[in-house]
Amino acid sequence: MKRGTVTEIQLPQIHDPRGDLTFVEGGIHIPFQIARAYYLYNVPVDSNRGGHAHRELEQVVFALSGSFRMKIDDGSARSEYWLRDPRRGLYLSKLIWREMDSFSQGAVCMVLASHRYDESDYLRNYDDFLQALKDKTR
Ligand code: T46
Repeated sequence: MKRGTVTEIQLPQIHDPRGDLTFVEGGIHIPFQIARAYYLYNVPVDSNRGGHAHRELEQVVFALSGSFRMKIDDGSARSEYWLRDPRRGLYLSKLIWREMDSFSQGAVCMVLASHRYDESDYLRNYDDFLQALKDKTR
């Protein structure tokens, strides 16, 4: 069974007395062509988001402000990451189940994605996710 992968991505930071600057360049920092960016904001601190995987979509998730937790499941192992540094992103390959919670007040989550929005790419049921993993090996 081919599992998905999760890796941390570190972005450059330009220090400046006027404020710090971080940049992201497609093809250099992000391991796919960026087709879409979206962001979550005005998130209530007790909100739960995610609760799905993707068939083909790859993404890199950043906490531009504040912090939140990402709970990751590749179908056999579970792990969790706290995102709280705007220089640090979390790359999620396809076929990774993710859940997000513990948002701090005012947290902003930005996501860079490999494809445009397509609801048919979502696996919103956990058993469907496990089945999709099995199907990948057939
Ligand atoms: C993910 C996590 C980190 C759109 O119309 N266009 C879009 O680009 C997106 C991302 C969503 N939507 C619509 C689909 C739903 O009607 O916005 C609504 C909320 O989407 P969803 O419930 O999937 O939101 P999250 O925060 O649970 O998940 C999102 C992404 O969908 C997902 O790919 O990995 O953020």
